[in-house]
Amino acid sequence: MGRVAIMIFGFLLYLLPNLAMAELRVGFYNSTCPRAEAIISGVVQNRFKADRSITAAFLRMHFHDCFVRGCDASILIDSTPKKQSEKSAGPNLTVRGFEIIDEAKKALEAACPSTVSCADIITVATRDSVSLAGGPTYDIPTGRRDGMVSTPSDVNLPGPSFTVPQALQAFKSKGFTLTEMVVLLGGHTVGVAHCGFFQDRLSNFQGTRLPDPSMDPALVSQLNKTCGSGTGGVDPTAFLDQGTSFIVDNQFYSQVLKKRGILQIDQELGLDKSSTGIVSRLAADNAEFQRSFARAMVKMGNVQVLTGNAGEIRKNCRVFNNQRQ
Ligand code: HEM
Ligand SMILES: *[C@@H]1O[C@H](CO)[C@@H](O)[C@H](O)[C@H]1NC(C)=O
Ligand SMILES: *[C@@H]1O[C@H](CO)[C@@H](O)[C@H](O)[C@H]1NC(C)=O
Ligand SMILES: CC(=O)N[C@H]1CO[C@H](CO)[C@@H](O)[C@@H]1O
Repeated sequence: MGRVAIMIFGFLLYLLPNLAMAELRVGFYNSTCPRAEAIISGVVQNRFKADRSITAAFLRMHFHDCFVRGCDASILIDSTPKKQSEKSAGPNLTVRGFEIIDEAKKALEAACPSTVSCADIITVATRDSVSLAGGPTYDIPTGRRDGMVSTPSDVNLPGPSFTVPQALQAFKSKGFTLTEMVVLLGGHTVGVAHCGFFQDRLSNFQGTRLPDPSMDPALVSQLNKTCGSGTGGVDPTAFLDQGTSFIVDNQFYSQVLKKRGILQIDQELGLDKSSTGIVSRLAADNAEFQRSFARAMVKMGNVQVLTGNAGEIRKNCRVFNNQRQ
């Protein structure tokens, strides 16, 4: 090697650790806040004991966070009288679990002030809640930083009546394959949907004055009853997975094969010729679903993250550090 080559090589070696510092890593807080993940896990475990539905809350929060400006906790910012945040955008509507993030943040600020990002709290809490609900247990890289922007007009999420190609466009733009999208929609193995998101399928599907022919008629009449029961402006809900509604497993796909998907997009996964084979494969093999779901969740947690010196570490997850209220 010539002297110049050696110098260039040396310079690259010198750069390497600095570049690597801007990456997410498993155990990012090992030295700066060794108990960070244990503190989050403790809060999540306590809450889960009282309310198993928090798994669904976190899965949806994490998805909405990562698909709008990347996983940067922009979804946690409260609107103020002067400035609206993502929370005031339509699809936010029913995202929940914010107070659990607050509880974890408070404990983390007491243990290691200004060290653990709100974006990492969402990610780790989601990972822990998935495992508590019977899903996979996996390592998740950390080191995300919190974003400085949260705007309703950035919220451009796929809708419940999307076709598979339409949804795929949204997922492709974030770097996901069709298979990964089908696996991630397996998140609908837990949680609920409000009738307003699927009522069109029950009586006047696409202007036909008939229910959606791709829904099991027994489910149509059951949901019709559920949804007719709303009073005083309350929109009732139905479980997205009519089989094992609180367990993270592949039952969601079996339900889809039985024409018992709740959202149109869920049922479309079973109908579209591009995705039906993937649905069948996942329905037949829970171990494969668990492995693929863990991998896809890690990947979702990497979407457009801020690292290194970008963004900030919020002290209060609902407020930018520099925001005067
Ligand atoms: C094409 C993509 C997607 C669409 C159109 C979609 C749409 C929806 C809709 C309309 C609801 C009902 C909300 C409500 O009534 O409160 C919902 C709930 C939910 N979604 Fe998705 N979703 C998508 C992808 C995902 C992904 C990727 C995940 C996570 C990996 C996810 C996790 C959840 C969970 C867990 C719930 C239940 C929330 C609760 O019980 O509070 N969704 N989704
Ligand atoms: C943190 O510790 C864990 C467990 O010892 C290890 O697997 C991981 O690589 C460590 N991460 C960093 C960034 O030091
Ligand atoms: C749905 O419920 C309404 C009453 O709330 C009833 O008139 C209608 O026939 C039901 N439709 C189906 C498809 O079950
Ligand atoms: C949690 C939260 O802030 N939800 C808001 C979602 O958006 C609607 C309006 O579109 C607000 O009314 C909710 O308060």
